[in-house]
Amino acid sequence: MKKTRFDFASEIAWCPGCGNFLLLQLLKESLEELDIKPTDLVISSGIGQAAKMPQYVNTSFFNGLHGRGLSVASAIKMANPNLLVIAEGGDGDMYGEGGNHFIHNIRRNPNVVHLVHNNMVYGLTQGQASPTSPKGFKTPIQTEGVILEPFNPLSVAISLGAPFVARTFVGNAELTKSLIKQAIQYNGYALIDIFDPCVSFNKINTFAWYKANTYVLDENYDSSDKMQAMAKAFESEPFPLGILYKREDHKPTIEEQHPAYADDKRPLYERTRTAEELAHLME
Ligand SMILES: Cc1ncc(C[n+]2csc(CCOP(=O)(O)OP(=O)(O)O)c2C)c(N)n1
Ligand code: SF4
Ligand SMILES: [Mg+2]
Repeated sequence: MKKTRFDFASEIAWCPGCGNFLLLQLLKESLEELDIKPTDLVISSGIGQAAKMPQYVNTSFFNGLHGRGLSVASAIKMANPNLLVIAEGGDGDMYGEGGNHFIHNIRRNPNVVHLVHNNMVYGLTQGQASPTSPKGFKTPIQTEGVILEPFNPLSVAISLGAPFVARTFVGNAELTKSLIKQAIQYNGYALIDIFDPCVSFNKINTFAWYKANTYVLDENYDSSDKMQAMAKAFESEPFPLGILYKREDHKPTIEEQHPAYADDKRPLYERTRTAEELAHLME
């Protein structure tokens, strides 16, 4: 295992064999290879096994309410656009409890990287169905099997105007690292839905299952074609991996468009308010 400046000596509370270990290592290697300094990065997350990840990275992080990791990430980026900001968490956290935040932050287009560990289950709370659990998936709560169609994060993101939408499988280390690095270098909201098995509570969508039910988009695939990307987002079993959609022209981010930055380019956190200005705001 490669050593990185993001390594943090702490006990890790994940089950042996959990896909999160791989993703943690691949994220740290990607940051190292891009020569990111720990002091230039903030990771924001909510609640869940996946959302514990920032606690195991040597950098600044915010671990907040369930489903709010992306909103907090947007706020951090707004307050200091010079930081690299990553929001991360699980399929339940980001698409279920955080579903509304997912929708409206995509519309805002913050320059934030969004990593979603998609294990198709609520891992932390021991195996209930999540929004991405497949139809028929049996759990101690859904004893007859899930009766709903799974939530499709990629088609939702593309339809809301997300400029960078990708999917990977954590078992494909090379692709995962390449996508994380491209998302970091992209100027705008960048979603990577990451198939990342829960070995304890999802005995259907295992490493072997993801390997057998995914394929990598070939180099002739045109990721700038939005309608084609939408069609790809609806493919399943096998699911396409890679960048499904990437807008080639620049879509202005919320930080670039916000009136707070129109005449004053200083990050918000550096600005001070006089007592008179505050009194005026209070009025
Ligand atoms: C408001 C609220 N609802 C429910 C919970 C219970 N809860 C904690 S984590 C979790 C689901 C986590 O699932 P996911 O985001 O997929 O993460 P994983 O553990 O699978 O990585 C739930 C329902 C909570 N803590 N707070
Ligand atoms: S319960 Fe599942 S997601 Fe949580 S640590 Fe164990 S294997 Fe990973
Ligand atoms: Mg999950």
